[in-house]
Amino acid sequence: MLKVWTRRGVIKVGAAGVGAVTLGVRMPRIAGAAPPPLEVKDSYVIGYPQTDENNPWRIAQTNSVRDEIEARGWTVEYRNAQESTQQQLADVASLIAVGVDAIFLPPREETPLAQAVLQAFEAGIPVFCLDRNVDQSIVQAGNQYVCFIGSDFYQEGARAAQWLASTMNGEAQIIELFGTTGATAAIDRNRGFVDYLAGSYTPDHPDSPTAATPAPAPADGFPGMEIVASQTGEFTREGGRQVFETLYQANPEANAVYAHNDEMALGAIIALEAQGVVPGEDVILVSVDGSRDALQAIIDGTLGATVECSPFFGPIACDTLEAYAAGEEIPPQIINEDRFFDPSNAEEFIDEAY
Ligand code: GYE
Repeated sequence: MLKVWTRRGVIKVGAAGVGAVTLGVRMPRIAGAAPPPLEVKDSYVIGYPQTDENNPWRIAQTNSVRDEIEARGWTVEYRNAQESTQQQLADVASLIAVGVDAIFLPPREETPLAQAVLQAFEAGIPVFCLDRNVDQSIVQAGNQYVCFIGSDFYQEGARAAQWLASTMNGEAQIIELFGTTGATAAIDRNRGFVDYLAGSYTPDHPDSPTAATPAPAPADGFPGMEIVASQTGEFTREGGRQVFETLYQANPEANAVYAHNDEMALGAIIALEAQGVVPGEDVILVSVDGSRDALQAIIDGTLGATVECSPFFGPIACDTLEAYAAGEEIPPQIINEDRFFDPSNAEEFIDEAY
């Protein structure tokens, strides 16, 4: 039985359930390694070392996790690394020292934080990776930590590429605003997008846990869709604005933007408007997340579309922890089911956005 978060709440689906799969193939198991056990208790102390609080997605995630923990009468040991990987490493170390029962970890960067997972493993504290993952060549879900819970970033990139290729009729000069360097969300959003345009995205691609949509691109891809510049805007609005301004100056022929999150797309929209260029007409933008401001921008016509990436992790994280304590088998990857927002449905969903 897999547990899958959907917008309808927590549901249980079998192996054929939409939006969730168990991956045995890409998760080699080290003989004998198993995540530390967790006792069944009435109340747990959960370590929650957050990456930052600088965008609506993060704040929505923090609120969802904190509210759910508190609603169950458990305790949260919260830390805010303020966009510093070093600080997040120190925060995990301090949670280990405090002796929390378990850690809900959104790893800022996948390789450095794999070491933190290893330290928690050695200290006997089970870790659940939320929203981003850690480097699987160092630690593996189901071995040193319990599982990854989050979205299929590779598929998100492919869905953004599909929308853009079809909206631009296969011809575009694209500026890509990258997320945080070294973050799973940025690495796979780039790969899914690039692979889709190159024609190498397939529904059974090994980088994608689900790959149910979109349909494969034509075999030769979209040769007219060219990424002319790509740089990190650190997943922030101001970062996106500044980086876009520089890249657009150097590439004035650009007529499309792929931003790894909504905040950076909104930053690019500010930069375009400041130059008298009309976003949504002269330059077409697509991004990922589905925040309230992004849906408003779709309604206003400045943002073209956004691939949903749900930040509401509280219920699924706490349910998975309880299932783990009760001895249930936990799949190494629990994948959120995400929607797609464009002018056809932004109005309908804006009231439930964050
Ligand atoms: O898209 C972004 C945030 O890791 C999925 O991080 C997350 C991403 C999300 O800063 O807005």
